[in-house]
Amino acid sequence: MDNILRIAIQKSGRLSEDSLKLIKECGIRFDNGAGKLKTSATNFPAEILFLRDDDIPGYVEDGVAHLGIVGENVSVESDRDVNTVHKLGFSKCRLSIGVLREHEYAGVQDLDGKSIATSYPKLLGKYLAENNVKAQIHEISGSVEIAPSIGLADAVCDIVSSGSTLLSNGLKEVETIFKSEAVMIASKHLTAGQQDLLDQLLFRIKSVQVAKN
Ligand code: PRT
Ligand code: ZN
Repeated sequence: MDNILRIAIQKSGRLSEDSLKLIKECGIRFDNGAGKLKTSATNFPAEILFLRDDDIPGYVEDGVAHLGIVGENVSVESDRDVNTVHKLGFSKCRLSIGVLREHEYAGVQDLDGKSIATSYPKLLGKYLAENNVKAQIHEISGSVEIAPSIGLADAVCDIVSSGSTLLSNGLKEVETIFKSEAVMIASKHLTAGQQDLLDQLLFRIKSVQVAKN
């Protein structure tokens, strides 16, 4: 087991296609038959695990997976003890605060005493503390953007890409609190053999990235 790298990627979602593409562009071949949760590479000592993105940092912390590809937003929010070894340049997005479009907004102090719905309580809590704002954090797991229009919260803090979801829910983006992209995370307990494989993989990833620029 010492000389195999187990790489966790998202099973199905916004990261999946680019994660698979990156691994393939590194010259690693494997059979990803539909519905498979695990596959072995045929020309590199690696296994690929297909998981929900939220589970990836924990698997990597525990060493069940040695590497993972996940949004930096998810990795940082998870607060797991892992190394971020490389930024991958895809799935770029930002974590932003939005308020109802008709609300006048002069600055972050306006959030004092307000309630904010989010799936990112740790990142939001840190931002509010750094800005000396006392707001109530409502943790919800999905459809965050609907909260203000149904009176559940005064504001939201969610992932934004094009901005169209905020817009279609009558919201405007007022603060960006975190910029994210896909990152490769690694376990802190790699064997020397696994570290060597990781170095080989990172060399290939960097070559792919250079070739694209
Ligand atoms: O099922 P699983 O748990 O694995 O996946 P998931 O549904 O939790 O995650 P997924 O696939 O939606 O997103 C995976 C990662 O992609 C996120 O953690 C981010 O790092 C990144 N990413 C990039 C995004 C977006 N862009 C994005 N636009 N994640 C989510 N969104 C959502 C956002 O939550 C909001 O609802 O899209 C909406 C906003 O998009 P715009 O374009 O309207 O602004
Ligand atoms: Zn998820």
